[in-house]
Amino acid sequence: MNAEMLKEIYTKARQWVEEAGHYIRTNIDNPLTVDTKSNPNDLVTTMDQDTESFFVSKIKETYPDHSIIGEEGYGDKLTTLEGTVWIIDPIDGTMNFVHQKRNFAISVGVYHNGIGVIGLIYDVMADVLYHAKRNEGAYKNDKKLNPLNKEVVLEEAIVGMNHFWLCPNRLVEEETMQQFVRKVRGTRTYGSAALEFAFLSEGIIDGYLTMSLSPWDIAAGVVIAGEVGGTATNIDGQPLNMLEKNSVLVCNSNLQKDIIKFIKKGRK
Ligand code: 2AM
Ligand code: CA
Repeated sequence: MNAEMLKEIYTKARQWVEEAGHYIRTNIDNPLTVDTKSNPNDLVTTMDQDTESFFVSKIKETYPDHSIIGEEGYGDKLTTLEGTVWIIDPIDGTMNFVHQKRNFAISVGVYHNGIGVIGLIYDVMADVLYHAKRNEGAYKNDKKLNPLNKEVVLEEAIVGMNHFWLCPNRLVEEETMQQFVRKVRGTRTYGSAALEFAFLSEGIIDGYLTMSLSPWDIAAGVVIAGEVGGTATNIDGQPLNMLEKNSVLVCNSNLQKDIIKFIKKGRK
């Protein structure tokens, strides 16, 4: 994809993200229809569905040859990342959206032949946009984010995590995870994978580790974190697959080695 095309798609994507965010923010106090998906805590609202549908119609109208992967199923069923693919989470952190009316994000990643070229994460209620174009750096609104080049040791690291390490098919022995939590300086659970990627990119947490995320939770974050020198892999250090669920570890590269080594002890 040439620079001109990249800029055009970025400009459109940003415009749609801001438009959708403005709509959600101004309607935040309206009554919500909340439903559940895979389990009683996996929530979805008509706002998630309407927002995804908004993106899908804009993209299909403007770029009929592009493909879409979306959390709420309005996109395409893809088996390849060939061509230009938009990977969209209309509301990442739906539980926060429903219960807190804040701390959720719109996440839009654009991939070209499997390579992430645009990442947009919009913290809707805070009106903060994290954004990046491949090879052009990452930004928080107008401020360019600094590279993650600080040497951080585990004992001084703050790591984003969540209870998914307790999921039924535990990937890592529980005892090892408990030791990990004690080893690091602190843990945080923000409830939106996209925002955790954004905070990692901003340098306010040093890592984010979670056992199961879908492509739409991470697609934009991978681009943004990559632009500040963050490394995003699965918990074994292997590349992420944007067509499936993955375990996810994102952090700076020196910390990545230490975290992988630590959890390897309890890896099943
Ligand atoms: P969601 O709000 O779009 O569902 C919560 O820690 C983060 O994990 C959120 O980004 C949330 O996305 C995601 N998440 C919640 N349940 C999940 C599940 N069963 N599998 C994968 N990701 C999940
Ligand atoms: Ca999500």
